[in-house]
Amino acid sequence: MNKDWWKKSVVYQIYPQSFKDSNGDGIGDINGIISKLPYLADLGIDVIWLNPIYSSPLVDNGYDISDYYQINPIYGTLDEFKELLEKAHALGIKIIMDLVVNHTSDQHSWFQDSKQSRSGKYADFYIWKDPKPNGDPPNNWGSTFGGSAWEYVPRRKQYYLHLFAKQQPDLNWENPEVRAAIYKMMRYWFELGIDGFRMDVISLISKDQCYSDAPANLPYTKNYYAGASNGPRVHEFLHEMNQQVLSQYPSLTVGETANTNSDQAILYTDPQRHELNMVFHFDHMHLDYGRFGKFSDVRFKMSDLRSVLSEWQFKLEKGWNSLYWSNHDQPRAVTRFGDDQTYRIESAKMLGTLLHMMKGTPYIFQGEELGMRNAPFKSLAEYQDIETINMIKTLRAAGMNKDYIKRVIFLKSRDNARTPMPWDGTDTADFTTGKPWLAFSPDNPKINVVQALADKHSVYYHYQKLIAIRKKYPVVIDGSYTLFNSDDSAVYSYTRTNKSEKMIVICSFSESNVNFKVPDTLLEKNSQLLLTNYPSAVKKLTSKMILRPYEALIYHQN
Ligand code: TEU
Ligand code: CA
Repeated sequence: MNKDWWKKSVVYQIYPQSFKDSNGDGIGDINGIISKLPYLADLGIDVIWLNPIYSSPLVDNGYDISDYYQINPIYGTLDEFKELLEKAHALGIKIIMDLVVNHTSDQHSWFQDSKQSRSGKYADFYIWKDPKPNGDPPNNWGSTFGGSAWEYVPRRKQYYLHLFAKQQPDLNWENPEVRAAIYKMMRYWFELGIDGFRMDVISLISKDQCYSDAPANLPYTKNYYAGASNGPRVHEFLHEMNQQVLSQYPSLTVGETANTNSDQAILYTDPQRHELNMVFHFDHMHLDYGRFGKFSDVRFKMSDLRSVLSEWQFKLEKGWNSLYWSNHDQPRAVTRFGDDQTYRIESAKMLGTLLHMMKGTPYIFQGEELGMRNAPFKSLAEYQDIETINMIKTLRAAGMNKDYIKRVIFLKSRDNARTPMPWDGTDTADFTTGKPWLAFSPDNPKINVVQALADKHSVYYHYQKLIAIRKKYPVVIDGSYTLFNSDDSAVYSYTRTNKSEKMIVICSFSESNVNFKVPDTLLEKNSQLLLTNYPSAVKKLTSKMILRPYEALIYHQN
């Protein structure tokens, strides 16, 4: 197998509890995924990334793992998981799992033991610190989901660190026994046949051992970045993991790297450093942040988006990019970056086009291929996500009015992405025969898989074509990236060029017609239209074009 197979792959992210329920309990499961493999094979994807399916009390939907070796019974059994691997592999689809090793659940036996005393076998598996002389936590770090990042345990007379919920204690990576236990667990899953890992908040595993206070001007829920992101030993740890585990399996590894810029990303992904294949950065996710971070109603600016994505395209010459618009932590892409009303279909296709023709490995989050938009829940009580629930409290405490709270939760809640997959337009969406664990999107009757498959102009078929283009034209994998008309305020346009071919990608972010002038240098050769997001478009590139709302065009030259 080609060592760099992941460069040619398209990854499809499955949020297991919301993909397909096979037994009527309202929760998606492994058998459900197995039943939908043919759907994914038709779409053309190469790899499935599964969010965590391990044993978990589900305080943070599985990102709180209580046993790394067990499948959570709500999803099925280990045998069913093996069957999923076999059937996916038979269709040429690989499977990567989530690796959540910055923290465990507080129900994990390691933590249950660790909190008992300062001297047991697991005493140093977590990060324990004495209180300040006045009893306060060791420093001023806040946790991602609100409140202090430290929780006091009277029995040990110490605080433990949790960068996320207090039920998610951080592991102590300084302890070589912790690292050995993690590597052993990783080998277990590789031996079972998985094809790689998406590594949860991997940029946070190495903490600056001073544990000093974060500067007061940083946002409280993320101020721990100061001493915990891209910490002193993070590259040493990942290199060690690579030597001890990853180098022995031809795998895809993608690190989720909060607070990591493009220079730091090179350190993670430069193949000569033997750490990871690629990382998920957040720079484009931050373009619409405001006073409460993600929970703001600021709208992104296309010119900022173009600068940020281009910076990563240029910088990661040595490493490799991962390309995404959305995932289980983010709102729906078409609502956030497109127009989810008048031009939902056109703008969803445009966003797909812009991203999939870039250099890197594209990730599709389930439902994105249908152009799903944010789910307008009727009341705040319908939200289930721990981040959303805590954020509602924070916003109320900060005195924000009801309308503002509703607006930003609707715009940014993680539950927007987590509503069950609409397989058809009926009341149960063919997702379950029971009651879904999280409310369906009210859009299901009109945005669903049956509808998409029946309409040859659907977003689904556009994604299928994008994937096919990536497979057919090597320039999508290896071509260099260059912007043209880079000061246009409405149109994002770039080329990909290798020795023998050129791709020209033109994407409008405007809801009106716009004039667009193509530079002469791009008109010297004949070009052929490869893809449009309208039923038809001009077959050849011309010097003066009028782009329709959210129009996206791909031309090819050789
Ligand atoms: O997310 C890490 C991360 O950066 C989040 O804090 C992110 O900022 C937040 O979800 C944005 O709203 C990962 C997982 O993807 C997420 O689902 C988990 O809750 C988190 O780690 C803890 O494991
Ligand atoms: Ca089920």
